[in-house]
Amino acid sequence: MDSNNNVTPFIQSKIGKNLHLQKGNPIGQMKKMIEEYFTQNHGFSVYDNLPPTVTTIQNFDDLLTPLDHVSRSPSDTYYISKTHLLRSHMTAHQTELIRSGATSFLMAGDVYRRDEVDATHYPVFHQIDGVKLWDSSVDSSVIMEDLKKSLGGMIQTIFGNVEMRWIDAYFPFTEPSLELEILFEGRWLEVLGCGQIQPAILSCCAKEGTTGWAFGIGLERLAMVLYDIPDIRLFWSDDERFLSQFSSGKPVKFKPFSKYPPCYKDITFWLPESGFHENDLNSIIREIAGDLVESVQKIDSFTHPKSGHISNCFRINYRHMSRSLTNTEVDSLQEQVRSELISKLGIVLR
Ligand code: FA5
Ligand code: MG
Repeated sequence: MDSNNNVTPFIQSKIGKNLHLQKGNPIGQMKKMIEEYFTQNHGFSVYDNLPPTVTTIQNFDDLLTPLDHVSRSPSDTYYISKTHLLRSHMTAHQTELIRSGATSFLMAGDVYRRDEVDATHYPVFHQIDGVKLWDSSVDSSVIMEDLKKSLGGMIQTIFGNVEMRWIDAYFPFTEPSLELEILFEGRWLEVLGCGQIQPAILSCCAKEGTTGWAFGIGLERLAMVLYDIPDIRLFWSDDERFLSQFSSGKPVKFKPFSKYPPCYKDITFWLPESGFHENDLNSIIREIAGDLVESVQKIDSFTHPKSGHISNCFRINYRHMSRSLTNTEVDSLQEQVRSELISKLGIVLR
């Protein structure tokens, strides 16, 4: 196997599932609603079958991502080889589609990221990106207004009245850039990023005198808000108690089935001198526990006053979605986690 390959079996098993193409899955329904809004009102075309393996050129270089940007690092991205990776965003297909002549289009698909472990983050999720090209004589403020109006209109069409706010943001590929947040369960949840496409991107793939806007939406995040789904792992469930609730295709509110008791275990250790990245710890735990891990949270960090060594404490919360976990099961998971963190990351337990 290529030494740059950091795609784990758990991740590999998700490739080709294409939740965005499944009618009975809320991700498929979310995608369909967004698609309907943009195709019916705004004449967009749709690409929803683009293969998830792309090149570093597509995912990063073509989008002006600096060479030292953290998203390029193997701690954040799943590489297949030095030059090929599982796309970390749907924007990876933007330039090839513009080059092929598309001028207003959507791209929907599965994306892959090494990231936090909690109720709103999952290493595989789905995005729908949109692009609309304009004549570059049009003023930037007009383009940004149109972008906000289109996305705000989409949210209102699908959600009715929901509290939202625009935040200034940064992406290497847009300027200006914005993020949209929606109030969900009492806190602001980031659901999309967008902005005006950088001229240096368009000068390589579009005809002269072109500008445009682009956006990228997290489908899981929106579906969580629309259906009141409390945990991102549920989208992958084949539990009938989950899927049957969405079979009508209508935006129903999810009725939670009984939650089984959680069980947390703390692990405290000295960080290795060779360096330590939380996403490595997250992905080792994800690999061992699969969907039995609900969250991984750093709860303490401490630097030894004399040696300067750093100690971290992480709390791992285990919970099965459809039954109680036994103590023996949790102990055995935790034992595997401890031994793999030692052997793979070189941590020293305290
Ligand atoms: C992007 O991926 C940009 N490509 C979006 C974009 C496109 C900006 C075009 C400008 C122009 P970001 O990394 O913020 O941006 O992710 C976009 C959305 O994906 C987030 O707002 C969030 O809704 C969702 N998201 C990000 N990480 C996760 C995750 N681990 N699990 C679930 N959803 C996620
Ligand atoms: Mg973001």
